[in-house]
Amino acid sequence: MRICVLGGDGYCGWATALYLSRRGHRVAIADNFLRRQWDFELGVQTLTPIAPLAERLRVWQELTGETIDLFTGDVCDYDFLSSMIDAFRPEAVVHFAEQRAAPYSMIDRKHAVFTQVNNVVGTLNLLFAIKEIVPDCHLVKLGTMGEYGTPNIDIEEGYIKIEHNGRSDVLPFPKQPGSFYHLSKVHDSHNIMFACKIWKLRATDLNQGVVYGTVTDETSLDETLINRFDYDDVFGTVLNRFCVQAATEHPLTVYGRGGQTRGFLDIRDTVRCIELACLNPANPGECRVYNQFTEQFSVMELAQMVQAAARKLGLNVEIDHLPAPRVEAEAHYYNAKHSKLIELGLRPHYLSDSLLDSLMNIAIRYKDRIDISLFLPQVNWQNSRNQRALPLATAQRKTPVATPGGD
Ligand code: NAD
Ligand code: USQ
Repeated sequence: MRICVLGGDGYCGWATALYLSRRGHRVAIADNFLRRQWDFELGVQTLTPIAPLAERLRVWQELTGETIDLFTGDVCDYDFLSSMIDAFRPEAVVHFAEQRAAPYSMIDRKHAVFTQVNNVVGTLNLLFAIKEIVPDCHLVKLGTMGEYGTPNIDIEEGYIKIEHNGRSDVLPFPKQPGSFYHLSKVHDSHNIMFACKIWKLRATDLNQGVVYGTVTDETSLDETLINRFDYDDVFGTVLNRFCVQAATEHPLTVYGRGGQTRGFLDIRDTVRCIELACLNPANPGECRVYNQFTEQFSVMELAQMVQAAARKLGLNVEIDHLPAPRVEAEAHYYNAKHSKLIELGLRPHYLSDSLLDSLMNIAIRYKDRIDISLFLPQVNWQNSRNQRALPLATAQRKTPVATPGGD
């Protein structure tokens, strides 16, 4: 298939682009490198030393003979996006190109506005570009399990049958997101659903859980292909953070009681889920929703697993309960369905099998690059003026949209 990966320089996008390329698909990447600028803005860097994208692509071609096309630009710039779609003529577009950190969106007003404009405008542009240029193209959009929040009922895959006053209907599952970032995904979902209804577009909204790990068969072919591994307080996800903390024998930073339960998946399952969605497209007019995760854990369960794995490596690690920086339920019911991707053929990797190889060993290998000042959370949900980022413009845009650094 001809597949366009928007956000292909990022964590999920890079692994996905290589996986699809190796499976024989014709792949194009679009990215504007905003993610690398956010690292500068926050004064952080990925644990793993990532190469510039052009170098990554050159090495990939040398090793495999496969070419991945590169389009450098902003999906919020419609001229760029539409000319790229017109030039590449994809059968599927995988859309990863958003600001994805909940804490980043909660720094202050500018970061909240930036996150929602970047994410919502980018997706809206893409819906128009598909409608106008390649109306049969399948949109595979990355949503998040966090759109649902933590309701006291089972979470369905996108839709729920409701009986009300003697009548019944199948409706979008209620959304209770927990950050301005997660809210941006809810706004996207509504726009996608509406576009499918009015223009008969095909879309799959993948409500993905928290992704962990950095190693895939493709990224491990050469050091230049290595993927990001974020562990800082803003972009670092919980399991990556715990493993890096364990590598330095720093107490694990459980926020509050640690009963927060989320869906998780290995990056190797992310890439397979994307391919499965592309190979089995939605019908015209259909907006499918799949819950993309393989196991669920509470934060405390993760901390205990990392503590035990660290002990096997001779590392002595304590578990700390920090005052919760976020506003979220710290103990709650959680049971989310996730069978549709399994039915399409996903064979999950399990955390108990990969914790040491895929996570702890990487954390130890790059231990010299760990900055322990990034372990404690610095963005508090109840403070609307967190002093976390440098006051610099993080996006140079042709289109007049807000950026964190300037109105
Ligand atoms: P990432 O930040 O590593 O990658 C995103 C990429 O998109 C970056 O390379 C960035 O430069 C690019 N980008 C952002 N805005 C852009 C724009 N306007 N124009 C062009 N490029 C732009 O993020 P990730 O972890 O790879 O996540 C990818 C997607 O998956 C996001 O939409 C995220 O919400 C979703 N997701 C991620 C996780 C996770 O645990 N990482 C979990 C669930 C869902
Ligand atoms: N947490 C800790 N200690 C830490 C870091 C996090 O206890 O040091 C807790 C958080 O409070 C939260 C949970 O761990 O309860 C998960 O936090 P996270 O930072 O790992 O993940 P989250 O903010 O939810 O965001 C990540 C991705 C985002 C994606 C989301 C999927 O950054 O792009 O949408 O996971 S989901 O969680 O299903 O919404």
